[in-house]
Amino acid sequence: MTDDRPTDPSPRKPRVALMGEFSAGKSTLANLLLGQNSSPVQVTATQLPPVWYQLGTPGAQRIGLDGAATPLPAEDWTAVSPEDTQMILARLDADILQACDLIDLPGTSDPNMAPDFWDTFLPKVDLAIWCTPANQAWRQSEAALWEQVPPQLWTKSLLLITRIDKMQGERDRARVVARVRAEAGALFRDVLPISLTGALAGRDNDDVLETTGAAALVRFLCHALEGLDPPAPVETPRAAATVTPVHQNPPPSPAAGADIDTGTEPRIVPRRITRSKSQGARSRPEHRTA
Ligand SMILES: Nc1nc2c(ncn2[C@@H]2O[C@H](COP(=O)(O)OP(=O)(O)OP(=O)(O)O)[C@@H](O)[C@H]2O)c(=O)[nH]1
Ligand SMILES: [Mg+2]
Repeated sequence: MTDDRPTDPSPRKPRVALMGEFSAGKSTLANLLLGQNSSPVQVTATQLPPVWYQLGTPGAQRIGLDGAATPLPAEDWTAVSPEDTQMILARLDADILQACDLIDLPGTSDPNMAPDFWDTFLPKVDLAIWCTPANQAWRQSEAALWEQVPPQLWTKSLLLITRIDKMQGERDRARVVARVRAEAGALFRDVLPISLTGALAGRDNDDVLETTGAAALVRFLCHALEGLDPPAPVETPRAAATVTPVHQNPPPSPAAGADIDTGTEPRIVPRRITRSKSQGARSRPEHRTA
């Protein structure tokens, strides 16, 4: 039987998934990378479905389990139930979205997620940033889930040790980074520490961005996105039930006059950091095989 689905010749953008357990800093990271406070951040667990960020005229849609999209008031995400929602599709005008889509995911042990969610979702992802809080970094439950992900993600993805500011002194920080590198380094392209809240508070200051780890994160992302295989052309699905939001609603062209970068270098806030990408993130070609 032939497959007569039309194919959109334009390649889709790479998809970067922000993963980790509850309160690991995924939404704080999303907001840092987006350069705006879009993802809800709270001390207790957030009850939200995945939030998929794409470049476009600002606006959000709730995508139901059947693939149907309904408009969502910008500030009303807290009312969205993960039980009957596939995801929130949020369009924003953010520099990083010129280079990739960002997906802010629920905690990996969220009981609201369908049992097969990770199995069906992860093959759609090109690169993951796994957030693990420094004070309890790389728990067994995290390792167990990461070992189940498609192995091609291991060599591309980043393990980000968040809340590094909670460690007392340089020695404790170095110790936790060394331990996590030893335990998980072979399953990631790199392991980096960061203070997300510190970076957010000082995002306009180069020194703060270096010392908090945000600059290294941006360098990693530039290199990782550059090294990805070109994504496959977008396949137009046949039935609404099989629609993922990125297919159903291709992002509108950037607004006329927008400063479009056609190269591969993403301009992540603050833009000037990405220009120093030649300093490079360390690459870890070795990885464990399945
Ligand atoms: N001190 C410190 N606090 C952080 C850091 N990253 C995140 N937090 C705090 O941790 C709490 C949870 O952050 P979120 O970004 O909401 O975490 P999340 O992973 O999105 O949480 P869920 O969506 O509920 O799974 C918030 O109070 C953040 O301010 C960090 O690097 N340092
Ligand atoms: Mg969150």
